[in-house]
Amino acid sequence: MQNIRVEESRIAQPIGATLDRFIKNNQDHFQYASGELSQLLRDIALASKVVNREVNKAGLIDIMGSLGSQNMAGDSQQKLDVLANIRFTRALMKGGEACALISEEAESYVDLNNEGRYVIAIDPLDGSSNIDVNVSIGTIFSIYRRKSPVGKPIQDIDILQKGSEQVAAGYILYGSSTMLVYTTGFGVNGFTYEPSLGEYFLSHPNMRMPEDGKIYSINAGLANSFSESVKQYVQYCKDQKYTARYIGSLVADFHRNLLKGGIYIYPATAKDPNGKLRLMYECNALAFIAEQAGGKASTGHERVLDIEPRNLHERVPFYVGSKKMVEKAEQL
Ligand code: AFP
Repeated sequence: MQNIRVEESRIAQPIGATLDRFIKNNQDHFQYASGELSQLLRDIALASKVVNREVNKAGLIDIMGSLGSQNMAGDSQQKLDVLANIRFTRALMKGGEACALISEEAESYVDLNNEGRYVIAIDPLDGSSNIDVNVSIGTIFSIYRRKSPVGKPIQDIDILQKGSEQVAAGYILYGSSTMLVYTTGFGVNGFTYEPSLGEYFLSHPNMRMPEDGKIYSINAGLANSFSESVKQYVQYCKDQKYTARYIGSLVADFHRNLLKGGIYIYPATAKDPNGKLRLMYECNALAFIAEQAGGKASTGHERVLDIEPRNLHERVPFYVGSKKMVEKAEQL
């Protein structure tokens, strides 16, 4: 009897549209040939399912730990970082819609298909120092239209585009459940992965970031090397009795603040005078999502999406989250 009730209540639960159906139903919003962008999003979703499977097996098979090498950003490369990079590169290569891929794991961009119309920037697995300790990690991606003619080799103008030129961006959070959150510039929607069905279902339609919040996320261990203004803002948060939460996985910290309201800050420090985070495959995507959800993203001085990138692996100080909190941090 008990079991029947549980089953009945499960059947009564409304489940959202699958990611595929949602993408299809919403593709008319998109001003360009929409089928191609839809295919790209599907390719990314498919690769994320493979990565999710691998992440979930970490600990059982030998894919945890460091490779003993460093990536372009100077971080130690984990086996799963490299594996995730291979999965996403392969999916985008096979899909055929992308002409180039910019990745945290590769020094230069990867040429994919001259016939492709899109450039992808990706951090295949962010927060990799958290892999070995079973803490949430993520994938971050940005999608741009190429500017040079299709069919010709790609050029710098295709690669070094401002964040405001993104046509879509998103992240996958491998956490207590796996979620894919993305925007094509018409709001932000979140999908939760149902592993037994192998599908993402719409679980968080039209996500909005609270205008104000009470959570601040910053690596307090670096406090001695913060500028006076950042120290003042942290002191302000303490005076307001805000809650400090810092996971050390940007996607996870961002996602929590998106749902609950809050600010994430990676400021300039003595060691990293431009901050630690990478403009092209970390900050731009989250800045686009934050703005689409009613939040804000800034370097402390300027809008992240307005920065002209000078190179693929450029770093910027990053303040992102609830609009009022970012504005207050900027004031100081
Ligand atoms: P890793 O991928 O090297 O773990 O870096 C993660 C990250 O880019 C971002 O996800 C974190 O928020 C931030 O760095 C943490 O950096 P600190 O350890 O310096 O606070």
